[in-house]
Amino acid sequence: MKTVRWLLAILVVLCAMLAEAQDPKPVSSHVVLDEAEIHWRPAASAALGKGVEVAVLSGNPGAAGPFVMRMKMSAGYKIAPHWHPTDEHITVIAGTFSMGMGETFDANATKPLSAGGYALMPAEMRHFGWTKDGATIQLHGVGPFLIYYVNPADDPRGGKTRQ
Ligand SMILES: [Cu+2]
Repeated sequence: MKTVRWLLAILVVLCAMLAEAQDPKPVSSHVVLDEAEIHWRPAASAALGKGVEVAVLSGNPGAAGPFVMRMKMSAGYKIAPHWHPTDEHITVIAGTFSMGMGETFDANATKPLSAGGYALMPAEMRHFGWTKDGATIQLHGVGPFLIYYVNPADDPRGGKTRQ
């Protein structure tokens, strides 16, 4: 009986080790950023089109795992109907960003979100947005963060469907 218990104990430890090896915990590094320290750059991918700067605050939107990034859009910036394979969380940091749902862009069907406003676009939900006077939004979710345009002609990457 004692031997069985020992064997069971060893089995439990081995299973735990195996689970750990297969599912390594993501390693995060700490981030403490004041607004002035945020490093803005033109979007690395053409997926977002012109008139937008991005800053990655934590994680890597292009890789698996959680990320936080910001988008600074100039006045008149518009993003055509699109969707993501993952949930997209949007928090407005500055200005007003107007969002709408569906496959056809319609500025009149958008809801303006001012600083402090928030939206969750569930995976695969078709949505679009624009800003009249410019806005900064924060996006967070679990990468890889991919953008698919409803109409390939709207894709600033020239019809490719992946970022
Ligand atoms: Cu989106």
